[in-house]
Amino acid sequence: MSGGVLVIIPTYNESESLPGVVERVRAAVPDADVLIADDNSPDGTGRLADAMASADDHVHVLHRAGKEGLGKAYLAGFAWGLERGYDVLVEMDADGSHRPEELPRLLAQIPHSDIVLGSRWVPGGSVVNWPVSRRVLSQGGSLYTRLALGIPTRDATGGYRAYRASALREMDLASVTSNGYCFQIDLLWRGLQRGLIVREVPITFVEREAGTSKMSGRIVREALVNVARWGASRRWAQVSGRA
Ligand SMILES: Nc1nc2c(ncn2[C@@H]2O[C@H](COP(=O)(O)OP(=O)(O)O)[C@@H](O)[C@H]2O)c(=O)[nH]1
Ligand SMILES: [Mg+2]
Repeated sequence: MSGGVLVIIPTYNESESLPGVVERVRAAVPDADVLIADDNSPDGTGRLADAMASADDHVHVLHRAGKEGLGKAYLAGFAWGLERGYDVLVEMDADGSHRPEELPRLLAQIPHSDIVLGSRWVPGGSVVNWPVSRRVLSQGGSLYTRLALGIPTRDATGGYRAYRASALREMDLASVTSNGYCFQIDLLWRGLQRGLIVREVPITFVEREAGTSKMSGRIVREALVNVARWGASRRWAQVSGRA
């Protein structure tokens, strides 16, 4: 299909959650297409995705050679969608944390925005079933990012988003190397630096009920280090611009 919405769902060992999420996306936004970007999951998620794709013309699968991280899977998914002329590209987790029923509310903002962020940390947003440690990490990470980069965004690390194709084309995606939460901050920062319109829409993030999180200390460190670097080069640009 040319034009329209592509919902990209990256997967690594999500066989328990994926079918329900895809079904809910198809019900919530029947005109949208779905692209599952699977990193050769050992649990057979890729085969399951193939079965869903052969039963439904709106479902597609991108098989990748091995686990390379969320960022790489999204970049491959964006390239797939941009080549095929979709107007809007959506990021959504496979574990049910991003409720497909909320997608119409995100998409409703696209006519007025370049990037729409599903946000846990604006009024009306929330998180269900998270331990205090994850909540502190997420809110602390967004606060740190806001201060380091001087941006107003409340939820800088969330992964439930809608991008206009034109916004992604402006972002020089070929130069993106960050991968975990940092990938989300990176794309947001690129958008803001280019003057794109970013809007936050409250979402209810529901912690997964099946499968396991791929979050790691390495992912957190990547974000801390890169945000510090971007913040420093922003301040350097301000200072040298004034000199
Ligand atoms: N293709 C791919 N997907 C990944 C990878 N790491 C995480 N994901 C997917 O990214 C989404 C979010 O990951 P998750 O582990 O739930 O992170 P959390 O919600 O922060 O705990 C899920 O759909 C995962 O299956 C990866 O290396 N490759
Ligand atoms: Mg998750």
